[in-house]
Amino acid sequence: MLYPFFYLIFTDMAIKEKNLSAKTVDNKADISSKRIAILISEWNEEITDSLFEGAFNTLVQNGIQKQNIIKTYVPGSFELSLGAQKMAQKENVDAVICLGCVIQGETRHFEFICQSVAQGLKDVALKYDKPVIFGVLTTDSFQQALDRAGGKYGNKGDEAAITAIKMINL
Ligand code: DLZ
Repeated sequence: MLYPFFYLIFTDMAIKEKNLSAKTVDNKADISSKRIAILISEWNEEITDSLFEGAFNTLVQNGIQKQNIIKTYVPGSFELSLGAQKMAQKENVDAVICLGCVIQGETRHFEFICQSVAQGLKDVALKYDKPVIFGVLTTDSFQQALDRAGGKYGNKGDEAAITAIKMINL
């Protein structure tokens, strides 16, 4: 059957076209005084540390001061929601970037974590009226995660940073 074959090709193309890595923000509002918290999940830290590196460098390249980036670890992606809440409620934090990597295993743990984090981060963003960025990779394999953490599909940490700046400027 050809359907799955074409689906994979077009999905791949869509991912490449949507890759915001290495892009800068067009709207050059002064964001030098903005403070951004970055939360990093310790699970799959080889991946999440690369996501952090991408996010950090992209923020700095786009005008955020290094000393205005607050780096904090949480144990796993499930803990990103509470971590984001603690950061978002601080008056001097303008956006929270949440970085994690959940890899599909043999049990349904994956679904519960992914759904919980997506809902949790959305709830925090709306409650505190601040950008809370979902920089969580949800992949079938470690290789797929590597491909998106500085590999052939760029670095989703870069995208998370660009998204945070765009939302601050909104
Ligand atoms: C338990 C667990 C599992 C199985 N897999 C992942 C994962 O792939 N990525 C991730 O970020 N965290 C995982 N965790 C840990 C949970 O996020 C959480 O830290 C624990 O369930 C404790 O609340």
